[in-house]
Amino acid sequence: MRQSQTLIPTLKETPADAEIKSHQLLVRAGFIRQTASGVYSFLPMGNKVLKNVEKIVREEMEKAGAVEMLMPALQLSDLWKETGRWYTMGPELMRLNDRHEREFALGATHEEVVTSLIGDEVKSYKKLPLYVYQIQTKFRDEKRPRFGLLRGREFIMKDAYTFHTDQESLDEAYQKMYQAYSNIFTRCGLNFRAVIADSGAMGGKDTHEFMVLSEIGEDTIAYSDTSDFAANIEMAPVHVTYEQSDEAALDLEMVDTPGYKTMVEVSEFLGLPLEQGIKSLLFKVDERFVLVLSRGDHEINDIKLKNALAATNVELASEHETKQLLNTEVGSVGPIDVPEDIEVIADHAVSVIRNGYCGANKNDKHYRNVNPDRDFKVSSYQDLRFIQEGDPSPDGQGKIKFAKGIEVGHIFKLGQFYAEKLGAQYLNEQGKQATMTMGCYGIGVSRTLAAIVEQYHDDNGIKWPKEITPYHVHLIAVNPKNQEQQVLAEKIYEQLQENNISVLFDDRKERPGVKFADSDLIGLPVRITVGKKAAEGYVECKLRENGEQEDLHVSELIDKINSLLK
Ligand code: 9G3
Repeated sequence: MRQSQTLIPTLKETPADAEIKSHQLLVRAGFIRQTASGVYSFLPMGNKVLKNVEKIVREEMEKAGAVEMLMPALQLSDLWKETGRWYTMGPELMRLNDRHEREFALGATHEEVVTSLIGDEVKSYKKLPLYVYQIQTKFRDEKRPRFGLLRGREFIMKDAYTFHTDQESLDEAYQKMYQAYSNIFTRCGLNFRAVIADSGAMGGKDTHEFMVLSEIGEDTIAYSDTSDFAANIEMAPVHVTYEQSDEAALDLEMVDTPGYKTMVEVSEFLGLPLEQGIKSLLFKVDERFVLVLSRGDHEINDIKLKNALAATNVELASEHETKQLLNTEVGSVGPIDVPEDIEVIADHAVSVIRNGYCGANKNDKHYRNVNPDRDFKVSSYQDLRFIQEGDPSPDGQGKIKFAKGIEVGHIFKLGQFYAEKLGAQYLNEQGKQATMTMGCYGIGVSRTLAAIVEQYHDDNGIKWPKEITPYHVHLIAVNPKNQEQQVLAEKIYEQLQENNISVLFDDRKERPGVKFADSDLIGLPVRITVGKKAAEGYVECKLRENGEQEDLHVSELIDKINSLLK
């Protein structure tokens, strides 16, 4: 491709609203342009890398046995009403009416559409399992679109769905997709981890997120420093055996704690460590209230709380609700003498506290020498706290460390929820009607592209991995007015193409400095510069990866480049 014929509008300045490198560089290098908040155009170079990521995805989906299809973005509300998500999804689900006032959703995902479709077309166990996928535009009206392609309102997703007669067949599909995802992100050159995750509103049990490690990631991963254990911090189980202290239990005592509210303030005032504190938080769990206890230095994990109580919605009670129900301020809440209709549950660590302290359910009063079981009862001890760095890894190997991650993929064992709701049934081997079992598997394709740039760049611009790069070679004619240089450059341009080496030829009438700066920004792996030594048939070959460069005679160019691109 001749640069004088394509469109690569590079920018010198960094766009003000671009906070992270991938957003800044994709805009400056002329790959994307924002058309509305969270909505982007892919210019020719951006489109090329997008297609290269899609190519890897297609190859690996094919290998996993999935067949590609394409479903519509316009989805009749009827299907979403049958699964209930028309009502449970908030403003994030974009909706519109057609000219006949019929209600539609703009597809945020396709469980409804694909389950209805396959339920209509597949009637016999002989046709199962079936693995389908699409690469298609999704719409989600994010409250705060940010970080360029990482959190857009219109984005490209590969979403796959598998249909089965039983759990075993689903487990097999899940493993195949797990392997396909590992291959995809490995081929994209990404440093990623598959982490145990929470299935959220999707239900089902096993689910893994594929996280690219990055400081700007919005998710926190808890991983073992010696084994391959890794989990989203929302889900990371805590397997700590707390030893019972052998201290004698002292008599319960109420003390004045004027104005001391937080665990740290009370801990300092009483001269007792946080580990002896019992933090009590009132949560609203669906329509009831639950008092949740944790050790003073731990934090309650609301995802674990929701799963432990099999609740739909879990949130901290308001200050007002706390005062109403426990007639005390939030800072003086405690588990002793709690109204009967409020359940009290605690994290395991609370069970071994000896002579601890907690709120007295009276303003500015706390108890000390508090001993669980003697002074208060709990309905159950559960794993309710966030894992912390330094905790033993749940697999018993090594210690936990934290890292930030960008979620680029998420795979789910869905089960039968959607098939039940939408009547996706088949005739089983015994001639009986049975409900299909499903899995679903997503990759944020445009998000993956941004994650690659986050991992592959330097101060001068992007450094594309070989399988993703828009072109393999950037061919630069330093001085197009110089006949010898122009002739040699044209010759090399032809030769590269004849040898199936993709090349972007900078034949523009621009100063050399501009060409080199643009070349660093755009980030193609190999740069061939035709300059002063053109007369003797020599050109300069430079690697974007590490800046290594050497003079090469034209005759050795093809072999050299082929070996560099291996
Ligand atoms: C919505 C909106 C946002 C959503 C969803 C639905 C996330 C939604 C989860 C999934 C599950 C899987 C198929 C590919 C893999 C992921 N955000 N999810 O269902 F209406 Cl507005 O998308 N879907």
